[in-house]
Amino acid sequence: MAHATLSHAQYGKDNVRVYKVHRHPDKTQSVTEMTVCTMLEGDIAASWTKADNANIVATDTQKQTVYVMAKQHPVNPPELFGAILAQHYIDTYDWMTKAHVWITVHRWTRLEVDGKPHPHSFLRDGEEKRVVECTAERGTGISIRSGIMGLLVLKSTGSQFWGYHKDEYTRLPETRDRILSTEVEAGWNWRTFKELAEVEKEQTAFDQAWKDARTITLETFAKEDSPSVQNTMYLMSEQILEKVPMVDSVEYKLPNKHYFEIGKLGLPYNPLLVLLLTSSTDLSWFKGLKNTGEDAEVYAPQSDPNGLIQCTVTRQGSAPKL
Ligand code: AZA
Repeated sequence: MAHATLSHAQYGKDNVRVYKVHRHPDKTQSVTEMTVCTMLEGDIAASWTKADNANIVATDTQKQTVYVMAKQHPVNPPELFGAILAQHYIDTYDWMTKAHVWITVHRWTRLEVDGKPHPHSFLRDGEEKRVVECTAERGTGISIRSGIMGLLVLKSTGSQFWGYHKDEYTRLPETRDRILSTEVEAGWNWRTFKELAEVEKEQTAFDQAWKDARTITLETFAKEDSPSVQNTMYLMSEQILEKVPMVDSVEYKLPNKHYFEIGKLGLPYNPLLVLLLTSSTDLSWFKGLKNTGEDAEVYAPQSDPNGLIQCTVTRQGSAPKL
């Protein structure tokens, strides 16, 4: 038998779906739906190496705890609920050193009926998610990362890409006017909270930061005549750091979802491509229709491949996260 060491282990329950209703005194109701993942770390190696489960808090127990905590505590803002849950696990099980809680919040936006907000009906207006990751670590405190995922945006002009390195492999033409579309994944890392009481004290900051980050993302995307995805995401990150003093770093991950005007690509001659071009957006084959350059109106959205641009922007003076 080879010498082996268990170098890392964690376990928990994933995809715990929870819905909570809040009934207000004025008879209106609010709802929250989320998917939770919990993971524990600590003195648990014996389960892997010696088949000894004595220190294993069953994943079912972790799941039941999610429901009980959701009943006994507010589930909003999700950062607070995640911190309550993570702290609960390390307070309750003294051999656990770290508890991770990931929360994905699904959209239920209040319906407008007859021009008024409806008291108890909601709409799933898009697949955008608000996400939170909380880790409670014994002796260190609570670290929180908040974010947005799946926010799909497109602008039909106001985006350029030129001045990039060119060599024998380059075929992409420069452009001063292109379509830009991406599915935003953004995250912001809060400075470490010493204890749960501190998270509770600062709880109004979480919703405000989410609103600010979302507005900054959407408005910068719309307003800037973007020279590149790289520059646009950097401008977004800078503004979030400026707006939210308790955030130490901001991350963006943006796919560049291409919309091709095939006539512009300068594809090499290839008989197969001739076939492809007859089904492309170069429509000259049909009675000389013009659909390239200034005349381009019909484009081919590409599923893949896509560019993928990422960055982390850290507040000066705070340690970069490793
Ligand atoms: N950044 C962009 O914004 N667009 C691109 C890139 C890039 O790095 N590469 N091709 N197109």
